[in-house]
Amino acid sequence: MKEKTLVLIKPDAFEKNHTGEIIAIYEKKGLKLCAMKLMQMTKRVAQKHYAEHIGRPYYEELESFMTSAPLVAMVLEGDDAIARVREINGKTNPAEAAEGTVRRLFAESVGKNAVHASDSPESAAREIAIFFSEIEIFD
Ligand code: IDP
Repeated sequence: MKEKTLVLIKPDAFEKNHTGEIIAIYEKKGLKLCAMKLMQMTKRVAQKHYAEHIGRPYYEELESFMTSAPLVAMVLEGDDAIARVREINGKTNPAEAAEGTVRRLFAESVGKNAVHASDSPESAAREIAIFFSEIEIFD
């Protein structure tokens, strides 16, 4: 089934010039870019995007990292895109991420872990709507 998922290339990976390499990984796996922008998260957007994490011990660190510098937001489309992109990205903690995954290749820590991807159809729909308007998404 064709799905859309929200992917963020987080400030750590963007600053280290890994954007092109990461996008190439997705494209080579057959995922299609259907929206993309360079932007900096405000605290408000971070609180909306990571609403379920507010109050957790790492939240302040997460918000300050995600708002610290520009990031690349994109929507990727493909068969089973939500699960596939999460598999391509690897586990949250890069030390546990499988060989060849984006996080194993580019993440520096559990917090600064290079990429975000939606984890369910509900979160994909919710997150895409935070970052993109209808006219910015191409089928
Ligand atoms: P995910 O990004 O792999 O879906 P989540 O558990 O949903 O992982 O956590 C969201 C983000 O919060 C992570 O990608 C990471 O940047 C940050 N995070 C999660 N747990 C920790 C932690 O223990 N310390 C610091 N940051 C964390």
